[in-house]
Amino acid sequence: MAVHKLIILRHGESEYNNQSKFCGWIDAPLSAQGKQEAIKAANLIALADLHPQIMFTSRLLRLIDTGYIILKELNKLYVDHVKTWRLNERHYGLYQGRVKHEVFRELGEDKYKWVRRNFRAVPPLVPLDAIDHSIDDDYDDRYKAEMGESRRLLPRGESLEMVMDRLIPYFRVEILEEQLIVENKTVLVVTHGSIVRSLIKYLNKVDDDAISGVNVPTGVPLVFELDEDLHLIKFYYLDKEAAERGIAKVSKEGIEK
Ligand code: DG2
Repeated sequence: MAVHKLIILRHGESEYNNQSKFCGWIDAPLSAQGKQEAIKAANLIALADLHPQIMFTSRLLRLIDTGYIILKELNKLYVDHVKTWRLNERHYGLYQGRVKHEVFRELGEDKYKWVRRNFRAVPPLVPLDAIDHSIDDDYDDRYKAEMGESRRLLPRGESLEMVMDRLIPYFRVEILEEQLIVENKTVLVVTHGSIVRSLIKYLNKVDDDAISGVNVPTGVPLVFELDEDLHLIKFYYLDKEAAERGIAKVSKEGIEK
């Protein structure tokens, strides 16, 4: 039986993660710790004898940097690299740029948890007539070629359900079918917390309620093994203890203090 391997990880810690701020489509760089996490991720991939042959990232710096650090450590800067807005983080609407604990205090614990993790929760949207600096400032250079002329179609705030609507058709065709099956490649996807949650939900058939309990650590690679029919055989973190520590930290973000 052929086993196809997909390595998926959330980028290393960003400056916004470090300051516990909602980031979404804002282009925050990696923190010093995030760069170290990317080096560790590369070591784990090498130790597991995995050899990525193509890399996918979003169009945001924290992923591109994480991916390049990993490929450099693996001596594989030559592999193809596909960037797509479809792997961009969930757009966090008007919460983008805000300190999580302040939003927590404003909303209270139940609503705060609901906004972060409920499958259908939509954050307050950036109004259509307002400038969304996280997108509008560099739309022409960064997004127009892939997303088209009409900025009105841009996300102004998304639920996880909305993220999956724009992500899964692309993921299924361009990554699973084209790269894993047709090209038979080991694929590295460097992406964001909400995108990893969406991919776990899709591949492991997690239901809408249970996905709210899933959190994703920064910088720890997850390996998905799939058969010829793209059925999931198993998935596992390459460093279970680091993953558990990271998951506990993410689930408490904004709540303690
Ligand atoms: C985080 C996720 O995304 O935040 O947008 O702030 O993966 O790009 O750091 P990432 C953000 P939470 O949903 O975990 O609050």
